Amino acid sequence: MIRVRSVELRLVSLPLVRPFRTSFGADATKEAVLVRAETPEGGGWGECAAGPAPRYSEEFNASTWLALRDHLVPSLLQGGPLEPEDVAGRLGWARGHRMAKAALEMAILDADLRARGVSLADHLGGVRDRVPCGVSVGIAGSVAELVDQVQGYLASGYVRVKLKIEPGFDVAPVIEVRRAFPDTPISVDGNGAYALEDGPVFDALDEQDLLMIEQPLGHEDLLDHAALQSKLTTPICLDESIRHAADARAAIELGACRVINIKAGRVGGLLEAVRVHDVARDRGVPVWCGGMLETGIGRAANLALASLPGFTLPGDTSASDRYFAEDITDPHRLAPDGTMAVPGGPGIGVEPLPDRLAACTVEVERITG
Ligand code: NPQ
Ligand code: MG
Repeated sequence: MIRVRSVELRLVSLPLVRPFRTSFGADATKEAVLVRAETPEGGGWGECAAGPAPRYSEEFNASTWLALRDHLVPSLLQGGPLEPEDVAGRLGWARGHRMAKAALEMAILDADLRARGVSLADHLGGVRDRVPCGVSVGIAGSVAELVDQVQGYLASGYVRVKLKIEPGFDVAPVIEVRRAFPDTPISVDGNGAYALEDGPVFDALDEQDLLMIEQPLGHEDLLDHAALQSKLTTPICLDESIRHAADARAAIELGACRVINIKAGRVGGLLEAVRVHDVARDRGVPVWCGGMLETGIGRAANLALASLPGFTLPGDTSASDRYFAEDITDPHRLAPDGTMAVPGGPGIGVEPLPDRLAACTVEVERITG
């Protein structure tokens, strides 16, 4: 049993090595809320997946801060001792706010596993100590620039590239990257920027031997994804549309996707992420671990999740240096064979470096109930 005595919220800001552009905007810095849970046996770290604005999902840093400070943390502090497996249930009275809940659950899991000397990967059911890694490539200023960036990532060892696309930057860049790298596993991610009426775009993409087309249509439309999937040879992968294991079940049964991107933050926590994995695995649907430009803290948890047996496709579990000149933990590094180590130490297996943490911190608030 864990007694959470206090929780510290911390907003951090890290410059990105290059701006990251998707169909919903460009970011030059990564801003995230970190959660530190204190217990009599020691503490644990969590990282929230939200960004500064509600573009990828409804949540944003300021909303997660308020949800945690005024509702989620107080209800845990007042509820008495608990197991990490109870966190989601204890917070179930609060609707939504899955990224905020996931960050708090991660911190409590980390505290508990550290105290017990168990790694997160072992606790979740991981089966490998290294995972093959892909990289997500933002929308570039030109096709030549994109091909150049892809070339660089492939030279570092990444085994799959995902190209961010949007209307006006899709078929032509994909054809050029495919021409330049005929044997590379390539996927694309529309982040919901397309509609069923964009049939010609999908027909053209369908001829480029892509691993998958991620979240082409609006996040609220499973039926349109099913209609599109029935017309395509390329598997559709859902990201934003999958908020929990029940969504995964519905999407698979409707034929809305043949692959699922799992992000613990998006589905309300690492333990729900395992349930999404289980739903997909039971139905023969491959999954992979998505990314939200996490610092070394969230990146460690992603690597643990990606070590589960159903994660049969390379994830967006890129190395620290894909995003940051300096991470807040020791950097997660890509080996030349395109794999990264799953942290093996207790809990998430990494800790922020005090100097780096101090340098990146924008704001701190402690909640003691
Ligand atoms: C995706 N991520 O799979 C996301 C979405 C995303 C690695 O492609 C700042 C912080 C900007 C997180 C833009 C990747 C972001 C972000 C896009 C996440 O859809
Ligand atoms: Mg995506």
